Amino acid sequence: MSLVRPYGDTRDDGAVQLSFTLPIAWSEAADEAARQLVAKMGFAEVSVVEGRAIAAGFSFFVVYARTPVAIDVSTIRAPSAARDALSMEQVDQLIAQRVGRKVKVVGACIGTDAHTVGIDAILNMKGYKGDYGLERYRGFEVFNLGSQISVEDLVRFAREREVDAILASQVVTQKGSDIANFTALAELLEAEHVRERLLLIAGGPRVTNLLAAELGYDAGFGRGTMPCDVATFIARGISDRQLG
Ligand code: B12
Repeated sequence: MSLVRPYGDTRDDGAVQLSFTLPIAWSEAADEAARQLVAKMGFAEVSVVEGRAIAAGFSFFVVYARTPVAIDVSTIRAPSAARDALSMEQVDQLIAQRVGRKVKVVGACIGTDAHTVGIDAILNMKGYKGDYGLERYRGFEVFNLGSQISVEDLVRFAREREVDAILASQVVTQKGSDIANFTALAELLEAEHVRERLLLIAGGPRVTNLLAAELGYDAGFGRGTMPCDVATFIARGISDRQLG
């Protein structure tokens, strides 16, 4: 058992900071409404430290409060897909020795999502924060389809080119659109009997490896992912399949 709780001033004081918008004009009564709302959530010693109008009929609040609850971190299991990253040379060597051909990878922002910076960071030659992207590796053949790609087009492409891995990106999460699109992709691959033939990888700032597993993906990569983590996962995954 290893109980932890948030703290601000002194260990275990339970201090948290919340921020939210209410659809009401700002006034002192709006501050008080925000305070009572947070108290109703179960927090104690609630104080509104910022409250202001952000548009006609809308107010934004920052609130400090204390939570009475704690979490037993010894019970939490959330294995990362990014483990013991290999260097670019090691990845290329692994693919050359165990696969003996280039590994084909296709990436896209699916649905209506137009946020390409994340998937580009992983795939583009230039890479991210000094770590080269998959296009730079000798062992990968990379197809970057860009933004707003329908799952139908992505699956058709994957089938026609016989790719080894699909990298799907979702940055917008409004109204669960990310989950709906990831799910539609996994289901279409199943329906077309190609799911087992390839590695299916989800990515984006709100993606976790746990979430991806729940959605039937082989891995999920979230905030701050480096290209070498993804390259390592794909190279190991495809090499293991070659042996199996
Ligand atoms: C740049 C940007 C835009 C640009 C995108 C340009 C482009 N070509 O990408 C433009 C102006 C077009 C844009 C538009 C919109 N945006 Co915008 N945008 C951003 C912004 C400022 C930065 C995103 C970014 O580039 N991050 C940098 C990259 C490197 O980080 P990343 O995406 O997390 O990627 C990393 C990891 O997540 C991971 N990764 C990502 N994908 C994948 C995929 C795989 C397979 C793997 C392995 C890893 C991986 O690896 C990357 C490297 O570590 C964010 C706010 C923010 N500060 O994050 C808002 C933000 C994402 N946008 C937002 C919104 C709401 C919109 C709009 C709906 C706004 C509007 N009302 O029109 C539109 C939607 C357009 C559309 N159809 O998608 C919201 C999304 C809220 C939500 N969660 O739903 C954000 C969070 C802003 C906010 N706080 O409200 N946006």
